[in-house]
Amino acid sequence: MKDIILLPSDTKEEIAKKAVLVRPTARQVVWQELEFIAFIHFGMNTFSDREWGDGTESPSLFNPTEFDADQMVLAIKNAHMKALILTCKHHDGFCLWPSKYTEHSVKNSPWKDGKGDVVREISDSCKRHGIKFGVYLSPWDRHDERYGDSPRYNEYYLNQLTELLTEYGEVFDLWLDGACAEGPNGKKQEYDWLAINKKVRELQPNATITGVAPDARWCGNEAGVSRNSEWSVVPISNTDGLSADVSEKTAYAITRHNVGDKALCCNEDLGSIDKLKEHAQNSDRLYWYPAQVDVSIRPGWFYHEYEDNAVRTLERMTDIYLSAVGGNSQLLVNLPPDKRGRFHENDVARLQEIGDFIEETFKTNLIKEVKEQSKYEYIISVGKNTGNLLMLCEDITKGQRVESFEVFTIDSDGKSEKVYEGTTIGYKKLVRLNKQEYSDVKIVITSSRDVPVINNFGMFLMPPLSKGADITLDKDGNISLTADNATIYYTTDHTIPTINSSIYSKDSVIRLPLGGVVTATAVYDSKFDEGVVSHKEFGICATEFEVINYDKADIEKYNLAQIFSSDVNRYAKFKDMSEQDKPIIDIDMKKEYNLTGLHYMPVDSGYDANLNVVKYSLYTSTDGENYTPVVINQELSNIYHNPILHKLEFTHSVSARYIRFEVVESLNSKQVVVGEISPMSMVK
Ligand code: FUL
Repeated sequence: MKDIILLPSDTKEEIAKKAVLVRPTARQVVWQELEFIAFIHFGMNTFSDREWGDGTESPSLFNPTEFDADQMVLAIKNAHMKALILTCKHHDGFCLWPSKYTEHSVKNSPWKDGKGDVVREISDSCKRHGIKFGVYLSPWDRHDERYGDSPRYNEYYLNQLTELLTEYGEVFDLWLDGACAEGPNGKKQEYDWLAINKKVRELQPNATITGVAPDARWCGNEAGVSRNSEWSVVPISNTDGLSADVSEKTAYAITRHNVGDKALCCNEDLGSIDKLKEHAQNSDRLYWYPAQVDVSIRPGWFYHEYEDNAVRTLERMTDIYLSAVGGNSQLLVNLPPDKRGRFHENDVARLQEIGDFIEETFKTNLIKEVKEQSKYEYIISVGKNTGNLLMLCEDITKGQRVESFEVFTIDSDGKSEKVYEGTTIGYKKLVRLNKQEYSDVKIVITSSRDVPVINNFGMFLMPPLSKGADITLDKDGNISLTADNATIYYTTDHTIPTINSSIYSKDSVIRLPLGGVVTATAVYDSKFDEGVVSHKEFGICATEFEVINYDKADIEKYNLAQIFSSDVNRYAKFKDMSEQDKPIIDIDMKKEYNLTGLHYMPVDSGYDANLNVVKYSLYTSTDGENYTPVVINQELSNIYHNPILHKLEFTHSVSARYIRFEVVESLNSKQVVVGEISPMSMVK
C-alpha cells in the first residue's frame, strides 16, 4: 500500500478521507485477532530477585528446580490467551537458549548440567498445545562487551535473532523493547533497526514486529491503562524525508522515532482529526499502527517472592481486559515463573479465574436481531435475557471510521434513555451498561470519517465479581478495613484468615506499631469459601517520625513530612535544584529499632512520576552524627515506565534510630520527587 501523506493545505474533511484509506496489513489483522496474549519474563532476574540485572550475574545462579513448560503453557491456555512471548534475553544479557555467540547462557548454568534450553522447551510445549510462540530479545545488553561498539554488537544481535528465528519453528512475533543505555565503552549503541526488521521479514515472513517496532505500538504505560479513544491510524513524523512509497524504510523510520519519542506512544490523543491537522503542517504520513497494552499480573515483570500476595485482583484484571481488548488494543499480560521454573499457585489460580470470566461472559451472544435503520443507526433486540456488556466491531480491513457513538436503552413503552456516549470503536469496543432493564438497545453513530462499517454486534452478561476489602492506615496508626455488604475476617500473623479468625467491626482496633501484615477475607452472603482475600504490608508506624536537618520553612516548602504518608498522592518535591544538588533526607524515628529492610514507594501517577529517584544510597545511625552505609547507589530499575514498590531487604538486621536517604540520581536533574519511605522492623 502506498504511504499516505498529509499536506498543510488539507482540510479536516480531506484529512478524514485520507485517514480512512489507511488499512492494516494482513499480518496486522491476524495480530489484532489474537486479542489476549501472554508475556513470560524469566531469566537471571528470577534468581537474583531483581527487575533489571546489571549483567555481572554469574550463570551459576540460573537453576530452576522444577521447570515445567507445560504447566505454564496450559495455564495460559486456560486463561484464553492465544500466544506467548518469552524473554529469551533480557537487559542483563543472559540467554535462555544455548546461543553459539556468547558464553552467557543456560549452557554455562547448573540447570540440566548445561544441557537445558528454555526456548526449546517452551516453544515445543506451545506447539503441543496450540499456542503461538513469540520472542523478546532485548536490544539493550548490560553484559556483552560488544554493546556500544555498534557494528560488532549489531552483528551479534542479528546472529542471535537468526538462531531464534530459524531453530525453533514458527515464531509469530518479535517484541522489541525500547529500554536502552550506553555500552561499556561509553559510546551510545546505534541499533540497526532496518536490518532487524529485514531479518524478521526474511526468516519469518508472517511474524509481526511489535513494541518499539513497525507492526504495533506500545500503548505508553506498563500499568494496564487504556486510552478512551484509541486510534489505529496515527501520524508518523516525516523528518527522514523518505520518499512516499518505501514501506520498509517507513517501518525503519517509525521504529527509530518511536524509541526516543514519548509523544508517539504516551499522549492521550494520538489520532483525532485535530491531532492529524497539527501534523499536516509538517506533511507527516499516516500509518496503521495499532496499540498493545502490556501489563504484568504482579507489580513487577520478574518473579519476587514478596509479591506472591500482590497478584492483581480479578476485578482489576477483568477491568484491564475489558478496557484493552474492548478498547481497540491487544492485551499482553505478563506472568513471571518463579525459581522453580513454573507459575506460582496464586498466579495460576488468577489465570483460571480470568479464563472462567471470559468463558462465562462470552459463551452466549444474547442478541436475537439487529435492525439496521441506517448505516448510522441500529436497534438491537435481545428478548428477555438482557445483558450488561455491549460489543461493537468495525471491519478494520475497511479502515477505522467511527469517531463517536451513543447508546440508548428502550423500554417496553418505547421510551428511550441515553446510557453511554463513546468515541472510537475500531477492532472491538466493549461497553459496560449500568442499566439492565430494557427491551431494546439503540446505537447511534454520531460522527464517522466515512460511512461506518460495523461488522459485528454482541450483547453479553458478565458474572458479578466480588471485591476484596480495602485496607488503609490513618495518620494516627490505626488500620481500618472496608468492603460494602461483606463480613471481613482478618489476621495480622501472615496467615490467610479462616472461619475462626477475628471478624472486623467498626469497633475493632488494629494497630501495628512495629509494622506487619494485615490479611483480610471479604465474605459475601456467608459464602466463606468464595471470599476474596486482600493483603497489605506496613512498615514501622511513622506517627512519631521527623525529618531533621532542614529548617521548618524548608520542611514545608518541600512537603518533607509527606514521605511518611502512605497516600500515593502525597510526596515530597524538591524544585529548582541546580545540577549538583542531590537531596539528602535524614529521618529521626525517635526510638531505636531493629531494622530489617526498607520499603520505598515511588510516585506513580501524573506528571510528577517523571521526576522520580533513579538511584539512592541509604545510611543508618544511632546518634544522628555518625552514619554507616547500608546500600550505596541502589538502582530503582525500570522506574520510568513501572514505578512500583521497591523492597530492600538488609542482609542482616541493623539497630538504628536515624536513617539517611540520599538521592544519587533522578529522572530530572532540576526537580525530584521522593515517595513513601517506610523502614521495616519485622522479619517475614
Ligand atoms: C520494559 C523493560 O525495561 C522491563 O524490564 C520489561 O521487560 C518491560 C516489558 O519492558 O521496557
